[in-house]
Amino acid sequence: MLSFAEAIHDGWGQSFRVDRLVHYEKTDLWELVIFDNASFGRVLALDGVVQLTERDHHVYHEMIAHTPILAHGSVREVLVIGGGDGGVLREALRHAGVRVTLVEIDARVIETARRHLPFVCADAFDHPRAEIVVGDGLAYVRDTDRRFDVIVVDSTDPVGPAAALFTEDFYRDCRRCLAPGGVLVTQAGVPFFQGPQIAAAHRVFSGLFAHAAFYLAHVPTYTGGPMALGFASDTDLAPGDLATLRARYEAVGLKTRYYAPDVHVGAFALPPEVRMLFSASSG
Ligand code: AG3
Repeated sequence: MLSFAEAIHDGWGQSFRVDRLVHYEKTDLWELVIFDNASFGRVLALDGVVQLTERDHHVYHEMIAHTPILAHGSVREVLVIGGGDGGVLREALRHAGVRVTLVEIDARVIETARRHLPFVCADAFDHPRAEIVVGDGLAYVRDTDRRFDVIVVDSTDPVGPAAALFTEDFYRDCRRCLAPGGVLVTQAGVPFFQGPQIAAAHRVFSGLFAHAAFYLAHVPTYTGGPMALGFASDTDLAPGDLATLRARYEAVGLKTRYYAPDVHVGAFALPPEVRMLFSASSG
């Protein structure tokens, strides 16, 4: 029986039974694997790390897209760095009038998602308000003259191709590309296993932005407890006002399975052991 053992955290990991191998490919950047599993449905992994599953991707995609957009309140332009599966793109496009530019470094991720992960991207790549750029997100935020209300960094973990997306230079360029009142949101890792990485991100955000926050979302296949999402801005938008968020959520008419205005506000409440990562890093 074929199984997939995730190799991400030192000395411990999860494994899946591969009920059907759907796709295997070495792209220029990654080993890209898609398989079906009885408990999680279809699973996408890059370089041995689970990126999403059919059962729980909505938790991550709803929380990383709707939280900054509703916190901001009048978003017109969203930039997604990475996110070649189309999940963030699709959620962001649910907001009427919002234009989304997605910069994915590996065209094969987009092509494979279109073919094998329609439950994630649906027809988002062909949406009239979507602009797809195949290229390096690092170079994009360094060179573009465009300004965005929300930037979402939907990356893999900081090993291999995505390592540069966790650096101070990159975050500084992101800040330059934000319109006044804009928000940067990042995939920051699981505090239980990736504390030092989150502490480092907090240190950099605090140096660059007036406000640095993190919020939590529980994605079962990102093992080790809730995942932290970084939330940095020059306007104080976290945790946000519940009545305002409710009104915005109703106005958009969103239907979500994990995101809700009260979950949004509550997600910014951090256990002391997570908050402690920041006092250690600001010193
Ligand atoms: N990218 C984030 C995957 C993070 C996995 N890391 C982990 N378990 N620590 C998800 C891409 C979905 N669009």
